Amino acid sequence: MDICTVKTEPFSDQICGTSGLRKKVSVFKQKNYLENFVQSLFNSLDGFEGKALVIGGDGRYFNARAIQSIIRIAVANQFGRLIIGQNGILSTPAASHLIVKREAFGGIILSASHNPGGANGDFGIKFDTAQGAPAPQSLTDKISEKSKTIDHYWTCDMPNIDLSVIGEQTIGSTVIEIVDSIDDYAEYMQTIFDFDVIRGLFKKGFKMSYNAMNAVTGPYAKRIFEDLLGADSGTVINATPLPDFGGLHPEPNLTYAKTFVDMMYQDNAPDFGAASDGDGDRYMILGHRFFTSPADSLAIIAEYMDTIPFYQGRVYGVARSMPTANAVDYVAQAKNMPVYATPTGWKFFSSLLETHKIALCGEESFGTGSFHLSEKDGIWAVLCWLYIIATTGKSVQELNEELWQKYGRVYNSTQNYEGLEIEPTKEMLLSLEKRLPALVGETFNGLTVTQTGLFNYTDPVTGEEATRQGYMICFDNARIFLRLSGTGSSGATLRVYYMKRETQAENMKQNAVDYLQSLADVAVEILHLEKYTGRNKPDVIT
Ligand code: VG1
Ligand code: CO
Repeated sequence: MDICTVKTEPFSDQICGTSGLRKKVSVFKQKNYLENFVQSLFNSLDGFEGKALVIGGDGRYFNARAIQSIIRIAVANQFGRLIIGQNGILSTPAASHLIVKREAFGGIILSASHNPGGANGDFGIKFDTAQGAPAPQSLTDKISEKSKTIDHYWTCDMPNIDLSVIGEQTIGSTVIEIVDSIDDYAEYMQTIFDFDVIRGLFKKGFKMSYNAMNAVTGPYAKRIFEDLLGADSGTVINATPLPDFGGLHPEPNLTYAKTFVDMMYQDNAPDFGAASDGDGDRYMILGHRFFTSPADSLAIIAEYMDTIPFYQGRVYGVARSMPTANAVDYVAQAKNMPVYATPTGWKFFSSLLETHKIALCGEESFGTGSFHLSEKDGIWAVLCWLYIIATTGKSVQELNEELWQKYGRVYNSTQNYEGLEIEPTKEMLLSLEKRLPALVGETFNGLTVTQTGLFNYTDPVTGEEATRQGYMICFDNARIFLRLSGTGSSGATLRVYYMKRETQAENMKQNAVDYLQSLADVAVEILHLEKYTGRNKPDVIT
């Protein structure tokens, strides 16, 4: 096995977004594109020689090929051990867990998460630290910096590794170990939840449908829900990870999982429905004819978390991303727990989780997690729900309605405008920024603006600052929050987040989008949205 130095030219666009580097497959397929990024990553890290690196991905198109390239570069860069999920498969939470369990230096996860896959879809790469946590901003900035001047990378001359065979082999001074993708994660879940309790629920005839969206969670969900918990065989649908996700858009929400949601509204639907995204860190919870908003799911888990023995006495506090509706704040207040509001992106929760300032955190984009690992975790969240249902005997709808009655209902919705032209969209937000102070006191649709501002954040643990994380327009009991997506691979996506609190019981059972329509009209008016973007309707409502 010879190590070779390959001369290369830098690419100017290797800039990480909310969650790693995401681009079209065609971009990643350019000669040296992936290799440049991986070497730039290694050039940004110190002291990994001889240490272990976890590698896996969501099985999307280009996953297997990328892994072979990464193996060669990692061997040439002198990692001591590569721990790779069988067939290149690891969900984001499973990779995070494996990094910590095996005391690895870190891990590379190949995924563009909820973005479509296939030859014409997206690909992505992200790095997790030794804590199994998403690379902090300081590291991703460094990688991008290095990528701008890179002129060579190291690789080696070796045959492809057969990723289907579990076992070890040594190449040069590196051990390459292929591991079962599911075992460690499934075992870990059994230390968090009492599986007998959940098994009892299924024994009583409780019916569930879990839509893995032809993405990474299929094999995990089959093992955990069907094999270990005794749910009916066939509970997990779209259970085989496919390179193009079978043409599905693996983002569990009301738009991209509409057929599944519709199924849950039929007469003969199961009691419980759940779905996950491309890399298994997001989830959606449905009851029979009932959708749980991610912000309410976070609040309900917070309400019951201390009934899960693993968490008893350890529910230190909670956090949500700023765009996430604040239902959980009311639970935290009642339980006398601190609550933090962070910028969008899981990396901002890491310091709070590691220092036990919080036990639980979540985002409106269908991600929730706890200190059990440092990524969001879809299957874990579903297990929380199953445990709560098993121990309270309440349905999904009852748990939601009980939350609203106790704390008021915080109606919320995220509306996305996708594929916008970048320049006019930026201009629109700049114009809004200039007008923000003058908006205070103005009334739109009967709603008076009470406060406006740019969201800037200082990490309470590290002191790191993240500025310009979104625009806030607040009203009495209502809020509009706006920001641009940082995970897309083309054009601009504007995300507009709405929330409005309702405390009158008789008004709590409305459709969220209808209830928030007047607020949405205000946003369109304040932004002059049509003038800048030519749009007056969002593409995706969640
Ligand atoms: C989106 C979500 C954000 C999430 C991020 C990564 O980011 O809004 O909440 O953390 O995706 O999730 P953005 O910048 O597009 O709004 V995942 O499941 O794609 O790793
Ligand atoms: Co994801």
